[in-house]
Parts: sequence; structure tokens; C-alpha cells
Amino acid sequence: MTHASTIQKIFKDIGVDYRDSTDSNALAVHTPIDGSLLGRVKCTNQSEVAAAIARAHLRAQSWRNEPAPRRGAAIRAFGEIVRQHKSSLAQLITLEAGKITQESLGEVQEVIDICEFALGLSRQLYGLTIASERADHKLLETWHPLGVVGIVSAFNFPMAVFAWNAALAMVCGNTLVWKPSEKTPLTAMALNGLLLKACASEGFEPLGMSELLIGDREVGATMVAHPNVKLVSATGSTAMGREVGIACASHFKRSLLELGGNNSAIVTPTANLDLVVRGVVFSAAGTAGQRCTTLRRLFVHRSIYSKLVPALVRAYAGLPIGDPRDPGTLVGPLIDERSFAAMQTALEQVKQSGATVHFGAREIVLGESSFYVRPSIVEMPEQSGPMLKETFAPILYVTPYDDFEQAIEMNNEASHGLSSAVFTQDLREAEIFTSARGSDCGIANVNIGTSGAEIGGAFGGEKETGGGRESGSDAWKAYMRRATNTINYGSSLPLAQGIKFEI
Ligand code: UN1
Repeated sequence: MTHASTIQKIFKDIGVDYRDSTDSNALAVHTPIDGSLLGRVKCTNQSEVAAAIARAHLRAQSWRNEPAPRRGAAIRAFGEIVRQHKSSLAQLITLEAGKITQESLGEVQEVIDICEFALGLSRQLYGLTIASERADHKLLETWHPLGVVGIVSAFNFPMAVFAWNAALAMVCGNTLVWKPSEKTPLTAMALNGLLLKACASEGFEPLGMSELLIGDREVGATMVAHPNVKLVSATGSTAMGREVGIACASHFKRSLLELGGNNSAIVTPTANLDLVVRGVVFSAAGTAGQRCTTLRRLFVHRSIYSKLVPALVRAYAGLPIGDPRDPGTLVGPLIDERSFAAMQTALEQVKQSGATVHFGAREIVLGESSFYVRPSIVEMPEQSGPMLKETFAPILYVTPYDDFEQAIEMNNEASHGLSSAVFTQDLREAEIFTSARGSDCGIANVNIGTSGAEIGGAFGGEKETGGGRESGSDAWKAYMRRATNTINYGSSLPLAQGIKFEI
């Protein structure tokens, strides 16, 4: 069975229409597993983008009037339908993004989890009642939908990141337009198709609820500039986020940016080294180093450096690399040749600077075109050069440190601020790391790696990571506008600040 026929079968199994496009401008989608063709997807042209936004805008006018728990029912149905098709959806992610099956299943689980969270949230969209300084007055905060929320998602989490945004945005009363990565349009078509089916199953008109825009950055740029798109939630590179952020600012539009990360972990002398090895390998080599939360810099106390680094090198030497569909594989392919080239360039650069480079070469080639590498460990005597740049590939830079405060400084030296971790059994170190003078990242963990966050917490980071927060906690507030209401239930009109204005 070819990959392309597996794709046809997956769509048939989940009950979403899909036919290869015969359009001359169709996007050819190839699998990173062996480079073969998965399908051809029609791109959305400019007038179709405008029509899609218009449908979403129109649908938002009535969706906002549905009681939030009713909106939650649509998201509950979405979560249920995704659960029902969990393995087919995971198979699709593996084919299109090259993730190993375990991680693809984890990603689908993340979709299910956020739907459950959003269902609960649909009964908890509450504001404050605030004491008024005036007699017979009260202050309220009420929260209202924004309208159309635009979502830009990346190839590496082709389902979960959309779902974080979609589930929250929809229970908050918004409708969606979604521009997925050009590398993963099939996953997007499948998931969006299921979302619309779920809406219909609860008796909601699906048209305009979530419109898919397939295409390149121009499609994204039109969406970002459109006055009826009230919030743009974008996940991807810092370069993309900078463009989106500036465009949104120039239209006084909200943006929620979840961009790159140059995440680090500190391993202190008291750390449990078995746990460190497992945590580091999952965070640094898992997903072939292609998570925004991937561990890229490791600061190891000099006293344990010569014990830990060889243990990591041994673990890396034994990593099973290959077809992500094989249950034994832990490291699948890089997404494409560009990503491979960026990795090789970074490794060349550090080699020239005299660093010790373990692994990083191409390991196998499956089919006509595929990029499987053995994840690399690079020993750097101090933090410098490419180490301060995010290369979206499995390179782990390891640097010794002497003083804990110095290690925190190195953690904070990166221009990104997404995720960070400390491995320690020393309570003081753990507390300092998570305190105001500790890690400056949006995520600061103790005794676990930098990746693999649960949906219950707010997800996102500082500095060049963009500052946005998605997923759990009170991230829902980004998808609503806040109104402050002052209610006078008396029969006189006292003015605030004691102002007298008698007529
Ligand atoms: C991303 O790589 O864009 O914490 C998101 C994690 C996942 C999400 C990563 N839950 O690694």
C-alpha cells in the first residue's frame, strides 16, 4: 500500500472528504519518511480567503449568542470524535510530519485533553465584581467574544497547537480561520473536518465555524491584515512572529505569539543522574529536536561533567533511528532538507571553533529523499556562537559551569525565553531557579525536561518567544475582550473622585 493510498484510507475511516486536487497550483505534500507523495491539496486563493473570512465573520454573529456551555457541547463532541479516531489521526501525523507513533498519539491526546479543559471552562468564564467608591454602585467585569480568531500553526505540532487555540476560542464564542503549515495541510484538513462534523452533530451550523486557508505566507498576510480577524494566534519561527506582530500592531489588532525557544537545563551536583539522562534525552533528541520546547543547551556542574556527558553520549549512540512507524524507533526524520542543511551548517561552524562534536551525521536514507540524523551532542567550553541561536534540529550543546548563579545567567542569556529546567535535589537551588531572580522563561521546571508540558498550565514564553500564553490556566482571557461595567442602582448621580458638577 502506498503512503498516498494510506492517506485516502485514513480520510475514509474518519469520514472526512478528501480528494487529490487536480489544480495546477495544488500543493504537493511529501512525507518526510521517504519523500514520496502523500497528496495534492488545493491552495486558497485571495478571493477565497476573503470569502472564508466573511463566512467566519457572519457565523461569529450568531455563535456569540449561544450560551457558553452550549458552545462547550460542540467542543465536547469534537474531543469525543477525535478520541474515537485517535490512532488514524496519529498515523496521519506520523506520515505527514514524521513523528514517531508514540509522540503522534501523545499529540492527539493533547487535542482530547484541551477539549475536556475547554468544556469545563465553558462553565467558568467568569469576571469580577469590584467594590465601587460610590454609594449604590457596583463595578463588574464582563467578558465577550472577539469575533474571528486567526490561527497560524507550525508543522511540528500540526494538531495540538490548533486545538489549544480552537477549543478555547470557540467556547469563548469566537469562530476561526486557520492557516496551517504548508508542510502539514492534510492533518489540518482531517482535524478541521472532524471539528465541523462535531459542530453539526450538536445541531450547530458548521459553515463559517472554522475555515481552513491553505497556502503560503501571502495567505497568512491577508488573514493578518483583514479587519474582521480580531486576534491572530501564531506559532512558528521568530522571524514569522516578528512580521505577524508588527502587522497586527499596525492594525491595532491583538496577537498571541508562540515562537521559538533556545531552551536550557542546569544539572547541579546533587541531581539524580539517571533521571537527568532520561529527561535530557527525551527533551533534546525526542521529536528529532523539532519542538519549540526542545532542550538545546545543557549546563552541567563541573564536578559531575565527566560522569554525565559520557553517559549522555552512550545513550545517544544507542538511540534507534528510523521509520517513525516502527514501534522501536525513538528518532524519526527531520522535516526536510532545509532543516538538515541548517543543522549541518551549525555543526560545521562549531567544529571550526574547536568544539567537540559527537554524532550529527546522516544516519540512513529511506526512499528517494529523507533526512534521518543521529542527534548531536556538542561540548562547548563556554556559551558562545551558534549556541545562542535556535537551530530547529537535534543539537544539544553542553557547557560546564562552576557557580549556580552563573548557570542561571547563561540560561537567561538567550534571546528566547520559552522553557527551562533545573535538575537538583537541593531545595534552595530549585526555589532560586523558579524565583524572580531565577529563570526568565515562561516555563521553569524542576527535575523534568524542558519539553512535554501538560495542557493545564499556561504555555508560552518571554522575549523573542513572543510573550503569548495559550492552553491552560487563564489563557482563555486572550480570546475575549473585557468590559468594565459601572452600575448605578441608586437615584442620584455621584461622580467618581468626588467631582462636583451641578447643573
Ligand atoms: C511546540 O513545539 O510548538 O510542551 C509545542 C511540549 C508540547 C507542546 C510543544 N506540549 O513540548
